Amino acid sequence: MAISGENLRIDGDRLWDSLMDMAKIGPGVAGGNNRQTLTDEDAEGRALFKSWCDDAGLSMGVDTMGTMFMTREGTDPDALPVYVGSHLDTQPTGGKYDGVLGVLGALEAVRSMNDLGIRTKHPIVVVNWANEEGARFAPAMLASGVFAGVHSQDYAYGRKDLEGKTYGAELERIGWKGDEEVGARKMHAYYELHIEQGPILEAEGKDIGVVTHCQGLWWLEFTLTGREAHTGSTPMEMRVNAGLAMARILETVQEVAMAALPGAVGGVGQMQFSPNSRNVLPGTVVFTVDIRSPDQAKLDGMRAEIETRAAAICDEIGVGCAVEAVGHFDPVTFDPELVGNVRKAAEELGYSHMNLISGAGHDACWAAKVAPATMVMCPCVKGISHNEAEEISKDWATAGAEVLFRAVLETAEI
Ligand code: HGY
Ligand code: MN
Ligand code: MN
Ligand code: MN
Repeated sequence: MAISGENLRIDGDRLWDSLMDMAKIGPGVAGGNNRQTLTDEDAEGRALFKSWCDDAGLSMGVDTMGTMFMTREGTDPDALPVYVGSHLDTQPTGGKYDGVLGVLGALEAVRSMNDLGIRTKHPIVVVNWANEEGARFAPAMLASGVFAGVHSQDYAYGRKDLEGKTYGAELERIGWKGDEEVGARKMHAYYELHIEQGPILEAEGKDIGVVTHCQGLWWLEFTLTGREAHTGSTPMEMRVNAGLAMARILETVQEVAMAALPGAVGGVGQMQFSPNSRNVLPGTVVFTVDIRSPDQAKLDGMRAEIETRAAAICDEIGVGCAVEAVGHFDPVTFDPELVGNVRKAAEELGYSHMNLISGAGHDACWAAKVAPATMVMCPCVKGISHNEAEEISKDWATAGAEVLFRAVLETAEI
């Protein structure tokens, strides 16, 4: 069969069936998923993905961070591969599509190459990055960060979850510690399909986001030290209240982000009180501030202002204040040539599209440090994500995978 534009399509039903089958693994309590990294559910999802890759004739490599690389050979053994992927791990109350659409969309592109008898010059490698979410083991994009040389493997292996288990021990426990040296692989290019996780594409009635940039991020972990005391018998003027300090810092984050608009966000998602007893004022409060902006100066300026004002708040209340940057990447500009391939594919396929800056962080942000990289995005319903109610349509999934397929072929050269 001659390969021509009109038959460069993918099988949207097959993709959708794979998404629904993967969603059965690590089900949440409200229709989404809880397939956190390095859990038994993650291991089950990895095994299912591997079985599909076996069926598609891909060979597997796994690195020492547990990232899965599934290779479809090209015609030129000397040509560097085109990598295409995302992540299968989810938030504790995650959706069925965050990350998963990118991994299974990449697999669908390979399945379609098989169906169409397409041989590419460059090999294609489908990637399931380990621990993209950073929910269980901070920071996010941990394995792709080690791959890009941003984190050491020792640092990554030592990261602990809330039960004190380490990344390294859990990776061994589930049997997915590979033998490939992290980062030894060289990429010709990297593509990632992902849901937008924001409301813009749906609101604008667009099928495809041509992602030109990704906003930068700081995750600042505050440890506030107060004095444990009885919530009833301790007079107000004698309290050293770390909870009060935390509340004022949270308000400060809101104020700083609002003052930096447009193009800034800030908030707190995780907080621990110790001893976390109803009638004990907390001795320690630990919480993580997540601030982001596509503008470098704004991003770093917000961090500086929050840390300065937090120190003053703690001084005033008499609370100890320690801050650690547990996650960071600068704003990312994706590769113009690859971005052009995505735009061209959307035009050829007749999908409505618009330029987009990614609000969420992705493995593509670290891949962009070591190779030309870009992303394709599809809408999600009301922009809801990191929520079990996350939803997309089959048409959106098909459009995204189809654009990914064509853009990858453009770079991998038929
Ligand atoms: O935090 C993020 O932006 C990504 O979902 N890990
Ligand atoms: Mn994701
Ligand atoms: Mn996510
Ligand atoms: Mn920086």
